[in-house]
Amino acid sequence: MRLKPKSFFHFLCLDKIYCLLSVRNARALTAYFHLLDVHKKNSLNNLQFYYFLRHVTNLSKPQIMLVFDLLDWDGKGEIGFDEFYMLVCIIMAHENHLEKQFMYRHSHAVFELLDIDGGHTVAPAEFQATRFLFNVRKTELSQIFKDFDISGDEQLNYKEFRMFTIFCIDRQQRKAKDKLKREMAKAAAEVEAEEEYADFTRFKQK
Ligand SMILES: [Ca+2]
Ligand SMILES: [Ca+2]
Repeated sequence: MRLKPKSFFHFLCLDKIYCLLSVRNARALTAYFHLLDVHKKNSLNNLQFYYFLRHVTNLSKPQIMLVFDLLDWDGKGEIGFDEFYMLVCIIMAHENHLEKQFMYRHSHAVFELLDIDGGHTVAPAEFQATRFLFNVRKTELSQIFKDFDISGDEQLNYKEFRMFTIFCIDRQQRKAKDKLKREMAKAAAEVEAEEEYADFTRFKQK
């Protein structure tokens, strides 16, 4: 999933920790939503939703219609502002490489979103169909089920899914720590080299 260039959403800023918009940004989004809501129903139907997502993202028609059905969980055939807001935060998280952080922060909402049939578990097929929303690689899927399906029913219940999101954040933090360590070691080596060079020049001048 990619945000198209020159989109309004490039002007919004997603909080890196909580993966939500600021009050000011949320207000701007409300105004944007009202512009899309031409029938003044405080909701978008599938056609409005399709043209909106086609305009701002590179999602295919089947993907857009799937997202519509996922968000329209009560089957009313319309998307209200709350669902729209959540979708925009998912798009923004994807754009800022914060998908895993989003899954961790909003694990319950994400779990309900991925549980297409509403059976309170996420099956491999459900995860496969929705993985484009959170940038989960196809090759990761079987490993996720191998590692986190503790009950062995080939489905992830909420607890198992929650463990997966915690693991993702842990891995991300470890990677960030390792990167920081490498950068610090590199900076220290550079300082040392500069000092050695300064010593050498002073020695030559004597
Ligand atoms: Ca399910
Ligand atoms: Ca399970």
